[in-house]
Amino acid sequence: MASDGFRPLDEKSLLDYIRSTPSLASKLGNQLDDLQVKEVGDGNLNFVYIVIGTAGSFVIKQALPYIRCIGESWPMTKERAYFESRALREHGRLCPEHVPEVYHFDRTMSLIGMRYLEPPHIILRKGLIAGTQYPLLAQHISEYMARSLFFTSLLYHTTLEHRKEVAEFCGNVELCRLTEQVVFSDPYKVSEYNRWTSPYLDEDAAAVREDDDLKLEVAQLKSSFCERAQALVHGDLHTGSIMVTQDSTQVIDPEFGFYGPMGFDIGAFLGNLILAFFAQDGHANQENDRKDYKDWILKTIEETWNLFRDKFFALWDEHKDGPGEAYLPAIYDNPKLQLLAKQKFMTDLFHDTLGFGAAKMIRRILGVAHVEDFESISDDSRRAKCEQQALHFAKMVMKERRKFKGIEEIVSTIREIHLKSKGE
Ligand code: ADP
Ligand code: SR1
Ligand code: MG
Repeated sequence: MASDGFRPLDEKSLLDYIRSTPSLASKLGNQLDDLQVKEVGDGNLNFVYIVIGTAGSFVIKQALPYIRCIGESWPMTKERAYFESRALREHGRLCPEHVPEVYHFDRTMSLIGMRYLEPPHIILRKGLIAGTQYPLLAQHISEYMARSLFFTSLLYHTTLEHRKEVAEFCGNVELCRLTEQVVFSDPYKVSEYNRWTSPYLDEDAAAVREDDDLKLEVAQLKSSFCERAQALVHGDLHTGSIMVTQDSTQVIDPEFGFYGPMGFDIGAFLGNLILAFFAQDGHANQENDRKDYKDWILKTIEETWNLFRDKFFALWDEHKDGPGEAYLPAIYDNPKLQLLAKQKFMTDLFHDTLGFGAAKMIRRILGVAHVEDFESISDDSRRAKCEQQALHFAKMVMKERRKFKGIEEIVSTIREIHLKSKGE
Protein backbone atom coordinates (compact mmCIF):
# COMPACT_ATOMS: atom_id res chain seq x y z
CA MET A 1 0.00 0.00 0.00
CA ALA A 2 1.24 3.52 -0.84
CA SER A 3 1.67 6.08 1.96
CA ASP A 4 -1.55 7.78 0.83
CA GLY A 5 -3.53 4.54 1.40
CA PHE A 6 -3.88 3.77 -2.33
CA ARG A 7 -3.72 0.13 -3.49
CA PRO A 8 -4.07 -0.98 -7.11
CA LEU A 9 -6.64 -3.77 -7.13
CA ASP A 10 -6.86 -6.92 -9.22
CA GLU A 11 -9.68 -9.42 -9.72
CA LYS A 12 -8.78 -11.19 -6.47
CA SER A 13 -8.14 -8.25 -4.12
CA LEU A 14 -11.29 -6.55 -5.40
CA LEU A 15 -13.30 -9.33 -3.72
CA ASP A 16 -11.83 -8.41 -0.32
CA TYR A 17 -12.51 -4.76 -1.03
CA ILE A 18 -16.17 -5.52 -1.80
CA ARG A 19 -16.52 -7.64 1.35
CA SER A 20 -15.31 -4.74 3.49
CA THR A 21 -17.42 -2.07 1.75
CA PRO A 22 -21.07 -2.14 2.90
CA SER A 23 -22.37 0.17 0.13
CA LEU A 24 -21.08 -2.29 -2.49
CA ALA A 25 -21.93 -5.48 -0.63
CA SER A 26 -25.53 -4.32 -0.23
CA LYS A 27 -25.80 -3.81 -4.01
CA LEU A 28 -25.15 -7.56 -4.27
CA GLY A 29 -27.84 -8.30 -1.68
CA ASN A 30 -24.92 -9.19 0.66
CA GLN A 31 -24.63 -12.50 -1.22
CA LEU A 32 -20.86 -12.54 -1.62
CA ASP A 33 -20.01 -16.21 -2.05
CA ASP A 34 -20.28 -16.81 -5.78
CA LEU A 35 -19.15 -13.56 -7.36
CA GLN A 36 -17.90 -13.38 -10.93
CA VAL A 37 -15.27 -10.65 -11.38
CA LYS A 38 -13.75 -9.80 -14.75
CA GLU A 39 -11.47 -6.96 -15.83
CA VAL A 40 -12.82 -5.59 -19.13
CA GLY A 41 -11.10 -2.21 -19.51
CA ASP A 42 -10.60 -1.56 -23.21
CA GLY A 43 -10.33 2.22 -22.83
CA ASN A 44 -7.06 4.13 -22.87
CA LEU A 45 -6.67 5.10 -19.25
CA ASN A 46 -8.18 2.94 -16.51
CA PHE A 47 -9.07 -0.50 -15.17
CA VAL A 48 -12.72 -1.58 -15.26
CA TYR A 49 -14.14 -4.64 -13.51
CA ILE A 50 -17.58 -6.16 -13.98
CA VAL A 51 -18.87 -7.75 -10.77
CA ILE A 52 -21.88 -10.08 -11.00
CA GLY A 53 -23.49 -11.87 -8.06
CA THR A 54 -26.65 -13.91 -7.66
CA ALA A 55 -28.60 -10.90 -6.36
CA GLY A 56 -27.02 -7.91 -8.09
CA SER A 57 -24.18 -6.47 -10.13
CA PHE A 58 -22.04 -3.35 -10.62
CA VAL A 59 -18.97 -2.04 -12.35
CA ILE A 60 -15.82 -0.94 -10.53
CA LYS A 61 -13.52 1.54 -12.25
CA GLN A 62 -10.10 2.30 -10.77
CA ALA A 63 -7.59 4.93 -11.92
CA LEU A 64 -3.91 4.07 -11.53
CA PRO A 65 -1.31 6.83 -11.49
CA TYR A 66 -0.41 6.48 -15.17
CA ILE A 67 -2.01 6.21 -18.63
CA ARG A 68 -2.85 2.56 -19.19
CA CYS A 69 -2.41 2.48 -23.00
CA ILE A 70 1.09 4.00 -22.75
CA GLY A 71 2.30 2.55 -19.44
CA GLU A 72 4.07 3.87 -16.35
CA SER A 73 6.32 6.07 -18.50
CA TRP A 74 3.39 8.53 -18.81
CA PRO A 75 2.31 9.37 -15.24
CA MET A 76 -1.17 10.79 -14.76
CA THR A 77 -2.92 11.86 -11.60
CA LYS A 78 -5.33 9.29 -10.18
CA GLU A 79 -7.41 12.21 -8.90
CA ARG A 80 -9.11 11.95 -12.30
CA ALA A 81 -11.44 9.42 -10.64
CA TYR A 82 -12.68 12.17 -8.30
CA PHE A 83 -13.60 14.43 -11.22
CA GLU A 84 -15.19 11.52 -13.08
CA SER A 85 -17.39 10.74 -10.08
CA ARG A 86 -18.33 14.42 -9.70
CA ALA A 87 -19.23 14.77 -13.38
CA LEU A 88 -21.13 11.46 -13.43
CA ARG A 89 -23.17 12.57 -10.43
CA GLU A 90 -23.84 16.06 -11.78
CA HIS A 91 -24.74 14.94 -15.31
CA GLY A 92 -26.67 12.00 -13.82
CA ARG A 93 -28.73 14.42 -11.71
CA LEU A 94 -29.52 16.49 -14.80
CA CYS A 95 -30.11 13.59 -17.17
CA PRO A 96 -30.64 10.34 -15.20
CA GLU A 97 -31.95 8.41 -18.20
CA HIS A 98 -28.64 8.63 -20.02
CA VAL A 99 -25.97 8.41 -17.29
CA PRO A 100 -25.21 5.33 -15.13
CA GLU A 101 -25.90 5.77 -11.42
CA VAL A 102 -22.87 6.06 -9.11
CA TYR A 103 -23.20 3.68 -6.15
CA HIS A 104 -19.90 4.30 -4.40
CA PHE A 105 -16.82 6.53 -4.57
CA ASP A 106 -13.54 6.06 -2.69
CA ARG A 107 -11.17 8.99 -3.20
CA THR A 108 -8.21 7.31 -1.48
CA MET A 109 -8.52 4.30 -3.78
CA SER A 110 -9.45 6.41 -6.88
CA LEU A 111 -12.30 4.00 -7.34
CA ILE A 112 -15.88 4.35 -8.56
CA GLY A 113 -18.69 1.79 -8.22
CA MET A 114 -21.50 2.33 -10.72
CA ARG A 115 -24.39 0.64 -12.50
CA TYR A 116 -23.37 -2.24 -14.74
CA LEU A 117 -24.71 -1.54 -18.22
CA GLU A 118 -25.56 -5.11 -18.96
CA PRO A 119 -25.64 -6.70 -22.45
CA PRO A 120 -26.93 -6.05 -25.03
CA HIS A 121 -25.34 -2.64 -24.18
CA ILE A 122 -22.20 -2.27 -26.26
CA ILE A 123 -19.80 0.56 -26.93
CA LEU A 124 -21.32 2.70 -29.70
CA ARG A 125 -18.05 2.71 -31.68
CA LYS A 126 -18.20 -1.08 -31.91
CA GLY A 127 -21.82 -0.91 -33.07
CA LEU A 128 -20.82 1.62 -35.76
CA ILE A 129 -18.06 -0.68 -36.96
CA ALA A 130 -20.49 -3.61 -37.07
CA GLY A 131 -22.95 -1.51 -39.11
CA THR A 132 -25.77 -1.50 -36.54
CA GLN A 133 -28.38 1.26 -36.65
CA TYR A 134 -29.60 2.88 -33.41
CA PRO A 135 -32.89 4.63 -34.20
CA LEU A 136 -33.04 6.56 -30.90
CA LEU A 137 -29.39 7.64 -30.76
CA ALA A 138 -29.92 11.20 -32.05
CA GLN A 139 -32.93 11.73 -29.75
CA HIS A 140 -31.09 10.47 -26.69
CA ILE A 141 -27.68 12.07 -27.15
CA SER A 142 -29.21 15.44 -28.08
CA GLU A 143 -31.23 15.25 -24.86
CA TYR A 144 -28.10 14.46 -22.83
CA MET A 145 -26.09 17.28 -24.44
CA ALA A 146 -28.87 19.87 -24.23
CA ARG A 147 -29.59 19.19 -20.54
CA SER A 148 -26.02 18.70 -19.30
CA LEU A 149 -24.78 21.82 -21.11
CA PHE A 150 -27.76 24.15 -20.57
CA PHE A 151 -28.14 23.53 -16.83
CA THR A 152 -24.43 23.99 -16.09
CA SER A 153 -24.13 27.24 -18.06
CA LEU A 154 -24.85 30.86 -17.16
CA LEU A 155 -28.17 30.45 -18.95
CA TYR A 156 -29.25 28.63 -15.77
CA HIS A 157 -26.55 29.37 -13.16
CA THR A 158 -26.07 32.61 -11.29
CA THR A 159 -22.54 33.94 -11.78
CA LEU A 160 -21.86 33.15 -8.11
CA GLU A 161 -22.79 29.49 -8.48
CA HIS A 162 -21.01 29.27 -11.82
CA ARG A 163 -17.69 30.58 -10.51
CA LYS A 164 -17.85 28.17 -7.56
CA GLU A 165 -18.33 25.20 -9.88
CA VAL A 166 -15.69 26.44 -12.32
CA ALA A 167 -13.19 26.74 -9.45
CA GLU A 168 -13.89 23.17 -8.33
CA PHE A 169 -13.39 21.65 -11.78
CA CYS A 170 -10.25 23.75 -12.43
CA GLY A 171 -8.66 21.07 -10.25
CA ASN A 172 -8.89 18.65 -13.18
CA VAL A 173 -5.90 20.44 -14.67
CA GLU A 174 -3.76 17.40 -15.56
CA LEU A 175 -6.45 15.87 -17.73
CA CYS A 176 -7.06 19.21 -19.44
CA ARG A 177 -3.33 19.52 -20.10
CA LEU A 178 -3.32 16.05 -21.66
CA THR A 179 -6.05 17.18 -24.09
CA GLU A 180 -4.17 20.42 -24.80
CA GLN A 181 -1.15 18.35 -25.78
CA VAL A 182 -2.66 15.44 -27.73
CA VAL A 183 -5.55 17.29 -29.43
CA PHE A 184 -4.36 20.86 -29.95
CA SER A 185 -0.55 20.60 -30.13
CA ASP A 186 1.08 17.28 -31.03
CA PRO A 187 -0.61 16.69 -34.43
CA TYR A 188 0.71 20.09 -35.62
CA LYS A 189 4.38 19.42 -34.75
CA VAL A 190 6.89 16.61 -34.58
CA SER A 191 6.14 14.60 -31.46
CA GLU A 192 7.46 11.24 -30.25
CA TYR A 193 3.88 10.10 -29.65
CA ASN A 194 2.41 10.89 -33.08
CA ARG A 195 1.75 8.07 -35.53
CA TRP A 196 -0.13 7.60 -38.78
CA THR A 197 -0.60 5.05 -41.56
CA SER A 198 2.90 5.29 -43.02
CA PRO A 199 4.08 5.66 -45.74
CA TYR A 200 0.64 6.47 -47.22
CA LEU A 201 -0.02 9.47 -44.97
CA ASP A 202 3.57 10.75 -44.62
CA GLU A 203 2.92 13.70 -46.92
CA ASP A 204 -0.44 14.44 -45.32
CA ALA A 205 1.15 14.56 -41.85
CA ALA A 206 3.91 16.87 -43.13
CA ALA A 207 1.33 19.09 -44.85
CA VAL A 208 -0.50 19.58 -41.53
CA ARG A 209 2.78 20.57 -39.86
CA GLU A 210 3.32 23.17 -42.61
CA ASP A 211 -0.22 24.55 -42.84
CA ASP A 212 -0.03 28.05 -41.34
CA ASP A 213 -3.76 28.74 -41.80
CA LEU A 214 -4.65 25.55 -39.99
CA LYS A 215 -2.21 26.39 -37.17
CA LEU A 216 -3.83 29.80 -36.70
CA GLU A 217 -7.25 28.16 -36.42
CA VAL A 218 -6.16 25.48 -33.98
CA ALA A 219 -4.56 28.16 -31.80
CA GLN A 220 -7.96 29.86 -31.49
CA LEU A 221 -9.63 26.58 -30.60
CA LYS A 222 -6.96 25.83 -28.00
CA SER A 223 -7.45 29.27 -26.42
CA SER A 224 -11.16 28.70 -26.26
CA PHE A 225 -10.64 25.24 -24.71
CA CYS A 226 -8.36 26.73 -22.03
CA GLU A 227 -10.15 30.00 -21.40
CA ARG A 228 -13.88 29.53 -21.93
CA ALA A 229 -15.69 28.15 -18.87
CA GLN A 230 -19.06 27.95 -20.63
CA ALA A 231 -20.53 24.73 -19.14
CA LEU A 232 -19.57 21.49 -17.40
CA VAL A 233 -18.50 19.49 -20.44
CA HIS A 234 -17.94 15.72 -20.49
CA GLY A 235 -14.55 16.41 -22.04
CA ASP A 236 -14.15 13.14 -24.01
CA LEU A 237 -17.53 12.55 -25.66
CA HIS A 238 -16.39 10.26 -28.46
CA THR A 239 -18.29 7.17 -29.59
CA GLY A 240 -16.17 5.01 -27.23
CA SER A 241 -17.69 6.89 -24.25
CA ILE A 242 -21.26 5.91 -25.09
CA MET A 243 -22.92 2.53 -24.54
CA VAL A 244 -26.04 1.67 -26.50
CA THR A 245 -28.82 -0.79 -27.19
CA GLN A 246 -31.75 -0.31 -29.57
CA ASP A 247 -33.60 1.63 -26.89
CA SER A 248 -30.98 2.84 -24.42
CA THR A 249 -28.11 5.37 -24.70
CA GLN A 250 -25.74 5.74 -21.72
CA VAL A 251 -22.86 8.19 -21.45
CA ILE A 252 -19.87 6.87 -19.46
CA ASP A 253 -16.31 8.02 -18.72
CA PRO A 254 -16.43 11.80 -18.04
CA GLU A 255 -13.01 11.84 -16.34
CA PHE A 256 -11.96 14.79 -18.54
CA GLY A 257 -14.94 16.79 -17.20
CA PHE A 258 -14.33 20.51 -16.62
CA TYR A 259 -15.93 23.88 -17.34
CA GLY A 260 -15.11 24.39 -20.99
CA PRO A 261 -16.70 25.32 -24.32
CA MET A 262 -19.95 23.50 -25.12
CA GLY A 263 -18.82 22.89 -28.70
CA PHE A 264 -16.04 20.64 -27.42
CA ASP A 265 -18.60 17.94 -26.47
CA ILE A 266 -20.92 18.36 -29.45
CA GLY A 267 -17.92 18.44 -31.80
CA ALA A 268 -16.44 15.31 -30.23
CA PHE A 269 -19.64 13.37 -30.83
CA LEU A 270 -20.30 14.63 -34.37
CA GLY A 271 -16.59 14.43 -35.36
CA ASN A 272 -16.46 10.79 -34.26
CA LEU A 273 -19.63 10.00 -36.24
CA ILE A 274 -17.94 11.55 -39.28
CA LEU A 275 -14.87 9.36 -38.68
CA ALA A 276 -17.23 6.36 -38.52
CA PHE A 277 -18.76 7.47 -41.84
CA PHE A 278 -15.42 7.70 -43.64
CA ALA A 279 -14.33 4.33 -42.18
CA GLN A 280 -17.34 2.49 -43.66
CA ASP A 281 -15.72 1.78 -47.03
CA GLY A 282 -13.02 -0.07 -45.13
CA HIS A 283 -15.67 -2.36 -43.61
CA ALA A 284 -17.75 -2.87 -46.77
CA ASN A 285 -17.69 -6.31 -48.38
CA GLN A 286 -19.54 -8.28 -51.04
CA GLU A 287 -22.49 -8.99 -48.75
CA ASN A 288 -22.85 -5.41 -47.54
CA ASP A 289 -21.71 -2.30 -49.41
CA ARG A 290 -22.62 -0.18 -46.33
CA LYS A 291 -24.41 2.35 -48.54
CA ASP A 292 -27.60 2.43 -46.44
CA TYR A 293 -25.53 2.51 -43.31
CA LYS A 294 -23.58 5.55 -44.49
CA ASP A 295 -26.91 7.30 -45.14
CA TRP A 296 -28.05 6.44 -41.63
CA ILE A 297 -24.88 7.94 -40.11
CA LEU A 298 -25.40 11.17 -42.09
CA LYS A 299 -29.05 11.31 -41.04
CA THR A 300 -27.99 10.83 -37.41
CA ILE A 301 -25.45 13.68 -37.68
CA GLU A 302 -28.13 16.00 -39.07
CA GLU A 303 -30.80 14.97 -36.56
CA THR A 304 -28.44 15.20 -33.59
CA TRP A 305 -27.54 18.82 -34.25
CA ASN A 306 -31.09 19.91 -35.15
CA LEU A 307 -32.62 18.15 -32.14
CA PHE A 308 -29.91 19.53 -29.86
CA ARG A 309 -30.64 23.09 -31.06
CA ASP A 310 -34.42 22.67 -30.60
CA LYS A 311 -34.11 21.08 -27.15
CA PHE A 312 -31.59 23.69 -25.99
CA PHE A 313 -33.87 26.53 -27.15
CA ALA A 314 -36.86 24.88 -25.43
CA LEU A 315 -34.90 24.78 -22.14
CA TRP A 316 -33.92 28.42 -22.64
CA ASP A 317 -37.58 29.42 -23.15
CA GLU A 318 -38.74 27.35 -20.21
CA HIS A 319 -36.17 28.91 -17.86
CA LYS A 320 -36.07 32.44 -19.26
CA ASP A 321 -37.19 33.82 -15.88
CA GLY A 322 -35.01 31.39 -13.91
CA PRO A 323 -31.76 32.00 -12.01
CA GLY A 324 -29.51 32.33 -15.08
CA GLU A 325 -27.62 35.60 -15.29
CA ALA A 326 -26.33 35.56 -18.87
CA TYR A 327 -29.26 37.45 -20.40
CA LEU A 328 -31.04 39.46 -17.70
CA PRO A 329 -34.76 39.98 -18.56
CA ALA A 330 -34.44 43.67 -17.62
CA ILE A 331 -31.96 44.14 -20.49
CA TYR A 332 -33.17 41.57 -23.04
CA ASP A 333 -36.66 42.94 -22.70
CA ASN A 334 -38.27 42.45 -26.10
CA PRO A 335 -38.95 39.39 -28.29
CA LYS A 336 -36.89 40.70 -31.23
CA LEU A 337 -33.76 41.14 -29.12
CA GLN A 338 -34.32 37.80 -27.37
CA LEU A 339 -34.53 36.06 -30.72
CA LEU A 340 -31.38 37.78 -31.99
CA ALA A 341 -29.51 36.78 -28.81
CA LYS A 342 -30.52 33.15 -29.27
CA GLN A 343 -29.63 33.10 -32.94
CA LYS A 344 -26.20 34.59 -32.30
CA PHE A 345 -25.54 32.15 -29.47
CA MET A 346 -26.45 29.14 -31.62
CA THR A 347 -24.51 30.31 -34.69
CA ASP A 348 -21.37 30.75 -32.56
CA LEU A 349 -21.93 27.36 -30.93
CA PHE A 350 -22.34 25.72 -34.35
CA HIS A 351 -19.03 27.14 -35.56
CA ASP A 352 -17.29 26.11 -32.30
CA THR A 353 -18.73 22.62 -32.73
CA LEU A 354 -17.34 22.37 -36.26
CA GLY A 355 -13.90 23.60 -35.19
CA PHE A 356 -13.60 21.26 -32.21
CA GLY A 357 -15.07 18.38 -34.21
CA ALA A 358 -12.44 18.89 -36.89
CA ALA A 359 -9.63 19.04 -34.29
CA LYS A 360 -10.87 15.79 -32.77
CA MET A 361 -10.85 14.13 -36.19
CA ILE A 362 -7.32 15.27 -37.04
CA ARG A 363 -5.88 14.04 -33.72
CA ARG A 364 -7.36 10.55 -34.27
CA ILE A 365 -5.55 10.24 -37.62
CA LEU A 366 -2.18 11.85 -36.86
CA GLY A 367 -1.85 11.84 -33.05
CA VAL A 368 -1.14 9.33 -30.30
CA ALA A 369 -4.58 7.78 -29.80
CA HIS A 370 -6.30 6.38 -32.87
CA VAL A 371 -9.83 4.98 -33.27
CA GLU A 372 -10.91 1.40 -33.81
CA ASP A 373 -13.11 2.54 -36.72
CA PHE A 374 -9.91 2.91 -38.80
CA GLU A 375 -7.55 0.62 -36.85
CA SER A 376 -9.78 -2.38 -37.53
CA ILE A 377 -9.28 -1.97 -41.31
CA SER A 378 -6.39 -4.39 -41.71
CA ASP A 379 -5.28 -3.41 -45.21
CA ASP A 380 -3.01 -0.35 -44.85
CA SER A 381 -3.73 1.18 -48.23
CA ARG A 382 -7.50 0.74 -47.82
CA ARG A 383 -7.32 2.30 -44.35
CA ALA A 384 -5.19 5.18 -45.65
CA LYS A 385 -7.79 6.05 -48.32
CA CYS A 386 -10.50 6.31 -45.67
CA GLU A 387 -8.27 8.37 -43.36
CA GLN A 388 -7.25 10.73 -46.17
CA GLN A 389 -10.87 11.62 -46.94
CA ALA A 390 -11.57 12.27 -43.26
CA LEU A 391 -8.43 14.37 -42.91
CA HIS A 392 -9.21 16.40 -46.04
CA PHE A 393 -12.73 17.12 -44.73
CA ALA A 394 -11.50 18.03 -41.23
CA LYS A 395 -8.78 20.43 -42.44
CA MET A 396 -11.21 22.20 -44.75
CA VAL A 397 -13.90 22.51 -42.06
CA MET A 398 -11.48 23.80 -39.43
CA LYS A 399 -10.39 26.58 -41.80
CA GLU A 400 -13.75 27.37 -43.41
CA ARG A 401 -16.13 26.64 -40.53
CA ARG A 402 -17.57 30.15 -40.29
CA LYS A 403 -18.94 29.86 -43.84
CA PHE A 404 -21.27 26.97 -42.95
CA LYS A 405 -24.82 28.03 -42.11
CA GLY A 406 -26.38 24.73 -41.11
CA ILE A 407 -25.69 21.05 -40.54
CA GLU A 408 -27.28 20.20 -43.92
CA GLU A 409 -24.36 21.96 -45.65
CA ILE A 410 -21.91 19.87 -43.62
CA VAL A 411 -23.65 16.68 -44.63
CA SER A 412 -23.61 17.65 -48.33
CA THR A 413 -19.90 18.46 -48.07
CA ILE A 414 -19.19 15.04 -46.55
CA ARG A 415 -21.12 13.44 -49.42
CA GLU A 416 -19.23 15.50 -52.05
CA ILE A 417 -15.79 14.64 -50.66
CA HIS A 418 -16.75 10.99 -50.43
CA LEU A 419 -18.15 10.77 -53.98
CA LYS A 420 -15.18 12.64 -55.42
CA SER A 421 -12.72 10.25 -53.81
CA LYS A 422 -14.59 7.34 -55.39
CA GLY A 423 -14.38 9.08 -58.78
CA GLU A 424 -18.20 9.35 -59.02
P1 ADP B 1 -11.27 4.52 -19.83
O1 ADP B 1 -11.44 5.65 -18.85
O2 ADP B 1 -10.05 3.73 -19.63
O3 ADP B 1 -11.46 4.99 -21.24
P2 ADP B 1 -14.00 3.55 -19.91
O4 ADP B 1 -14.80 4.27 -18.89
O5 ADP B 1 -14.14 4.00 -21.31
O6 ADP B 1 -12.46 3.53 -19.49
O7 ADP B 1 -14.35 2.01 -19.78
C1 ADP B 1 -13.62 1.03 -20.49
C2 ADP B 1 -14.58 -0.08 -20.91
O8 ADP B 1 -15.21 -0.67 -19.78
C3 ADP B 1 -15.71 0.42 -21.78
O9 ADP B 1 -15.30 0.44 -23.13
C4 ADP B 1 -16.81 -0.60 -21.51
O10 ADP B 1 -16.59 -1.74 -22.31
C5 ADP B 1 -16.56 -0.99 -20.06
N1 ADP B 1 -17.43 -0.22 -19.13
C6 ADP B 1 -17.14 0.95 -18.54
N2 ADP B 1 -18.15 1.36 -17.75
C7 ADP B 1 -19.12 0.42 -17.85
C8 ADP B 1 -20.42 0.25 -17.27
N3 ADP B 1 -20.91 1.14 -16.41
N4 ADP B 1 -21.11 -0.87 -17.60
C9 ADP B 1 -20.60 -1.79 -18.46
N5 ADP B 1 -19.39 -1.69 -19.03
C10 ADP B 1 -18.65 -0.61 -18.73
C1 SR1 C 1 -2.75 9.40 -24.47
S1 SR1 C 1 -4.18 10.10 -25.10
C2 SR1 C 1 -5.47 9.07 -24.59
C3 SR1 C 1 -6.81 9.53 -25.03
O1 SR1 C 1 -7.76 8.61 -24.56
C4 SR1 C 1 -8.84 9.27 -23.94
O2 SR1 C 1 -10.06 8.66 -24.29
C5 SR1 C 1 -8.74 10.71 -24.38
O3 SR1 C 1 -9.39 10.93 -25.61
C6 SR1 C 1 -7.26 10.88 -24.49
O4 SR1 C 1 -6.91 11.96 -25.31
MG1 MG D 1 -12.90 5.70 -22.32
